[in-house]
Amino acid sequence: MNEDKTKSGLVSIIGRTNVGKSTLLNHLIEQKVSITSRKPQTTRFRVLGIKTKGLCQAVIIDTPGYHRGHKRALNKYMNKVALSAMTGIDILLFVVEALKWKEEDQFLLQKILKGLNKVILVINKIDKLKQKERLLPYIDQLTDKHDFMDIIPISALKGNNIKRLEKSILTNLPTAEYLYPEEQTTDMTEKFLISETIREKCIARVGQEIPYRITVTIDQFEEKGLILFISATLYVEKKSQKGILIGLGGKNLKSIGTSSRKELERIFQKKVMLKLWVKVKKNWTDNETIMQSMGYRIE
Ligand SMILES: Nc1nc2c(ncn2[C@@H]2O[C@H](COP(=O)(O)OP(=O)(O)O)[C@@H](O)[C@H]2O)c(=O)[nH]1
Ligand SMILES: [Mg+2]
Repeated sequence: MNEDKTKSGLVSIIGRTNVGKSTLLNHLIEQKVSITSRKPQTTRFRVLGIKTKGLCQAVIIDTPGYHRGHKRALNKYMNKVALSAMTGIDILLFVVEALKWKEEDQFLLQKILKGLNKVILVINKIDKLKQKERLLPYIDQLTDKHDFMDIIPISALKGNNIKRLEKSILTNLPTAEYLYPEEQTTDMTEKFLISETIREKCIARVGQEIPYRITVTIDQFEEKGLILFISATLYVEKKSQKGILIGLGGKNLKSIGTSSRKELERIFQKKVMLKLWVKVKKNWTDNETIMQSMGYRIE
């Protein structure tokens, strides 16, 4: 008997927007691979994190939250990415929020997860519960809705019960060879990491006003000696949005630049020279051709 048999497989995190999927992925990988924010619909792309531990490797996919009632091309794209991460998957983590069951949760459960027997129900944000005793009846209610492989209440933000979830994921993986080298933690390119870092800072700064209309492209990424030279363009849809993004006397853009630079220097452990430009691309969130040219493609 081969005692060194490894387990490995694909794990997809699905759930409606803003339940904490990206926060959970970052916690499981113990590294920030997916950007998060208080605004819904922050994740736009498929983000992959790799967790290797004790002869098990989980390849975990974070997806845009499934959402309804929005009809722009960007929303359709995001829902497509969310649903395409469902095929060929070994384990699904269905993330919901404690005590907040919504129409979209019901939709995902009934239409997407129906009949699937490899679903772990993850009840997130238990740290927010004021009356802890309400959790058990909530779990009972959900148990009746589907034949879940496991049900685990967690706090992705505080880290409560994440180890239990991790164990449940790893032990339920099929016996297989590793899909990625042991030391790899993500499959994203440096350019993608940079554009997502900058987009996160934009949402943090002007997310109240224009959360969904910003996209970032990287025009230059060059290492010269000890310095990384990066220049990026931030696209918005209207002149008024450009004004908001730049801010009075350039205040917002400056702050986005500073916080992005600091985080990039931490990630790359190098000095970073960052240049940001703001441009208007009319109606980009509703134009598939423009979106494709900006990197919104389904692989
Ligand atoms: N209190 C609390 N907030 C959380 C928790 N997990 C995520 N959040 C917050 O919920 C918001 C949405 O999180 P995010 O990971 O971007 O959600 P996603 O849209 O499902 O990927 C962010 O402000 C997170 O900080 C949690 O366990 N407890
Ligand atoms: Mg997300």
